[in-house]
Amino acid sequence: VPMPPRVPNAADLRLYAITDPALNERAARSLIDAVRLAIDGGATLVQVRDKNSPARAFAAAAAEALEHARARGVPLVINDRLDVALAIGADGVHLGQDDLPAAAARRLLGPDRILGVSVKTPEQAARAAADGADYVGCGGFAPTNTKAGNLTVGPEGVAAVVRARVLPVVAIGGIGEGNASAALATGADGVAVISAIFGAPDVVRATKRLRAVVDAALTAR
Ligand code: TZP
Ligand code: MG
Repeated sequence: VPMPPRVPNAADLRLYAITDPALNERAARSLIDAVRLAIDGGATLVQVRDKNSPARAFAAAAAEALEHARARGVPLVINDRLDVALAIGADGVHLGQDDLPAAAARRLLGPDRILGVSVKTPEQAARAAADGADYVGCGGFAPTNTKAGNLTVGPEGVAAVVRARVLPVVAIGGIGEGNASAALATGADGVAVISAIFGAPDVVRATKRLRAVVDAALTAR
């Protein structure tokens, strides 16, 4: 008997904050402090991204952040490391095209946790949907120094993925207060942000301002 269609895990993708170890270190703050500030400012989802820390330290810090995010009712997902996500009981995982295949991740995660996949094309988005992803991240929307060498697909690239209408889309890359409306004008469901949040001198204030721009843009359409 075929499985009934899966109801996608409906995460609020409007303002998706992604943590960055270098920016946290520069501001002399811990991961949990960064997550606390972003949530205070109105981030609707948090991704813990750390490409370099050993799994033990990453898992310990992420578990602490998860406990706080859960108490605040904000989902927290882990970048790249499905093992860490499963070990700490995170709300989900976000994977790139070179990480574990999304289909394998979905099998290991079960149906109820959030699975996000980074894509640059409608074809990759269709694949992610078939593999059981809940949303796709698409970028770079604009040039950024945060991810060296990342190809900028631009507003047109994001709009193409939105038009494929296969999954909710979060625009990413070089997004801040000045261009968040433009990012949402592609039809994206939300914006994912690193430096405009965690590189800001006042993270709560920067997040609040971004959230206001995002809410206004989404209400207007
Ligand atoms: N993936 C595509 S662009 C990017 C990632 C992780 C970096 C986004 O960082 P910023 O600082 O918001 O441009
Ligand atoms: Mg990755």
